[in-house]
Amino acid sequence: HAADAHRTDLMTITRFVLNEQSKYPESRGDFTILLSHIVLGCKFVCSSVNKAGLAKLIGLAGETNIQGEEQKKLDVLSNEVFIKALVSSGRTRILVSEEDENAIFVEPSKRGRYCVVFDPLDGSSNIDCGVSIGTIFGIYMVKDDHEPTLDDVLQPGKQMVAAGYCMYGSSCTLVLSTGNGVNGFTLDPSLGEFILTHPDIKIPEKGKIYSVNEGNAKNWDGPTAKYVEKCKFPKDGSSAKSLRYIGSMVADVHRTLLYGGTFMYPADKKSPNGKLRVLYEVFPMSFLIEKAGGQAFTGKQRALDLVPTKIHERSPVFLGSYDEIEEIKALYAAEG
Ligand code: AHM
Ligand code: MG
Repeated sequence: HAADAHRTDLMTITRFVLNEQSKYPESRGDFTILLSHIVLGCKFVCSSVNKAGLAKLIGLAGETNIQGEEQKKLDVLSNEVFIKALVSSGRTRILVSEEDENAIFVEPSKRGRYCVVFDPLDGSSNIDCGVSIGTIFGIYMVKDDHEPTLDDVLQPGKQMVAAGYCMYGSSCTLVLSTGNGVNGFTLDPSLGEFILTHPDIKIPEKGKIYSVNEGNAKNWDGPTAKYVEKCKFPKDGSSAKSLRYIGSMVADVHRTLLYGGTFMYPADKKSPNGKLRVLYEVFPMSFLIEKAGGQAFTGKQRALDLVPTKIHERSPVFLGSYDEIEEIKALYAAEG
């Protein structure tokens, strides 16, 4: 019986990635090991996020605990957990975290072939009101055994070998692409395993939703203003779009991936490069959106073609349904 098989033959994320990697004869299982350490970090953060509200109520967060130590803030704690998990995997060479000003070069005895760029807890201003937050990560592979330098991570996003995010929401969902397709896994808390729940995600070609911080509208450039105007007052007889903006990139991108539409963090007069960081926000999300059949654009070029010059560089980004991003590209092209 098919339904029974489904319930007893669990496709965990580890099994899924092992299957995928076995298609490459040169695969040594390193990626699977790296990923299982990332998954461990996600499970830890998920459990901490779930406890955060309670800890606050009973007077823990930001205060001193019984041992007299100050409680670490959730973003600092998440960062430490990911760094320790990644280094101890023995598969990483350079780590770039949103929380650390400098890149971390893994000591020679623990080095591997992968560089991981990540935002351990994105949208942390949303923690105290219980809104979804997430972890975002991108993975590069270094091909030879040279001494690592920053250039190993200052690579265009199209060179990533994998990217993903984990959303800590009403359920804990990990979305991953290792280059072919995008798959979503949901944490089964009773098993402590991520189970394949969203196989082969494809973003709808068109969308009825736009997502942007409209509070910045007075500082937008022409094409952004025109696109949003068109979403609200379409002149071609189509119906107006809905606005959804959570202010948590992982949640806004997750909805865009599943329902279609656009997510934008454009440039504006106050922030000419937008707000989002190229390496660990714009690239991984653009990678996933493209692998799901959508597009990601900076206002000037394909987002994944950007060559970052600094690890914490920012870029404007427009990502989402294929046809919607085509429209935005046309508006920028018309601008000249
Ligand atoms: P953070 O890394 O400081 O949490 O900021 C990133 C977040 C994104 O999750 C979100 O898309 C964006 O900031 C929202 O910014 P704004 O409040 O300006 O709309
Ligand atoms: Mg962030």
